[in-house]
Parts: sequence; C-alpha cells; structure tokens
Amino acid sequence: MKLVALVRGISPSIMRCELTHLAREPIDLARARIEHGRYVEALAGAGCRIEGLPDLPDHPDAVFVEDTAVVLDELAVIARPGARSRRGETRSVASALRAYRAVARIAAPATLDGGDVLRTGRTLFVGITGRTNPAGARQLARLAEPLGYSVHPLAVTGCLHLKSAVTEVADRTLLINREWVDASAFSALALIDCDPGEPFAANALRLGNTVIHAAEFPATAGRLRSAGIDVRPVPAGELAKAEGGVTCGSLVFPELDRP
Ligand code: CIR
Repeated sequence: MKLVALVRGISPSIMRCELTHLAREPIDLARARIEHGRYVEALAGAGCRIEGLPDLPDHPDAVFVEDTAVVLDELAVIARPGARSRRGETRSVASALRAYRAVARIAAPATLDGGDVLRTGRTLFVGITGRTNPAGARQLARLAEPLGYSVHPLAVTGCLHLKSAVTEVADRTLLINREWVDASAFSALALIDCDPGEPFAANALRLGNTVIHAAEFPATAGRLRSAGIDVRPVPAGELAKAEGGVTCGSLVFPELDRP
C-alpha cells in the first residue's frame, strides 16, 4: 500500500519560530533547507509519494506539518494548534487532505497539536501539554472512538509534545524518554529507552519497516539496530533549534481507496 507524505518547505521567517523549552539560537536557513531536502529524500526512499503543500512564508513554523492534523484511516482530523501563531497553517492542509479522507475539525476552545497524538494500532495516546488541552483530547475521542479507536490522554512534562518523548518504532514497540512521560501508560507494549545522553532522541518516524531518525543521536540509533530495527539517519540539527524532530516535518498516511 502506497504511503503519502505531505511536506512543506521551510519559511524564511523560521527564525521567529515558537520556542518552549529551548533558548533561541541562530538557524542557518540554507543548511536547514539542505537537511530538509535529505529528510524528504529519506521519506521518498522509504516508499512515500511526496506531496508538497504551498509555502507559507509568514508562518515561521509551517514546515512542521505534523502538528496540523491527525490522519486516521477513516478520517482526517484538522488540529487547532495550541500556539495562536500556527493556526493559519491548517487551511492548506485541510484542502490537501480532502482528496484522501473525510475531514473533521477540532473546534474552540479545544486545542490539539498533531505532535501530541501517538497512534499504535487502534490506540491513540494524547499528550496533555502546553499545546493540547483536555478538551482537545475529548474532541478527538468523540471523533475517533466511534471508529473503533481507544483514546488515552496522558500528562507530558519537560518537552514540547508527546512525540518528543515517545514514538512507535515497530509493531507494539516504542522508543521512549521516561523523564518526560510516565512509562506505565505503555505497560502493554515493548519499550526501548533512548540513550540517557540523548534526551531528544525518542522522536523517530516509522515508515513500515524503516525508521527515520536524527543523525545527531548515534547511541540511540545503536539501541534501535540492536533491536533489529532498520534505521535511516538524516541530519536534523538545524530544525532541532526550532524544537522540531523527524516526525514533525511530515504527515504520512496510507493512500486508501475512498468509497
Ligand atoms: C513549535 O513550537 O510549534 C515549533 N517551533 C516546533 C514544532 C515541532 N513539532 C512537533 O514536535 N510535532
């Protein structure tokens, strides 16, 4: 089954990005664009058909398309980003997703960032963070539970999004930084801890049997390989200064036949 990856280029205003846990550092736009190109190549190399979204030069964080929607097999849920500056990013994503899925929306006063929603099978874990409020998790549950998903809100502390702290790297297997999320929520699953010297390494993007992972975290990549996982490292240091990881730069979903 073909995967589609929605991506968007890096805005020239990325220097004004939202920052929550990091101090602002200069971002080398040319280098960031080269790294992003390598990321998009890795997505294509892992079997994704790449679909580009229109540039949004006045939206500093527009490259982080993951946050704008949650794409389930049956429904695309357009997020309502917790950062006001990011709300204008969703319109073009909704237009693109309409070609693939029925579309629903998270509505005020709820907020939800896609980076806070971790799917494993028919389970959705929803991080309650500075970006996603309990009303956001409840609205997602109201949309997803009738489709057969179970929805579990959980607290996240010390990082931006749930998927900064934990991501899926194989069937029923998660990569985790236990400092930022309570691992007991995942007791039914196998856990691989990121290397203690690489706290930001829990963010990995699984595409079938391949995992895209930031090249800056070789010790954690070694742990994944020891578990039999095929790791494709991509350089991701510039967008990491904007608090972006490898999941953030795309919305990946199977291209299903619509009835
Ligand atoms: C933000 O604060 O919204 C952006 N600077 C970074 C978003 C990263 N997205 C993600 O983790 N899903």
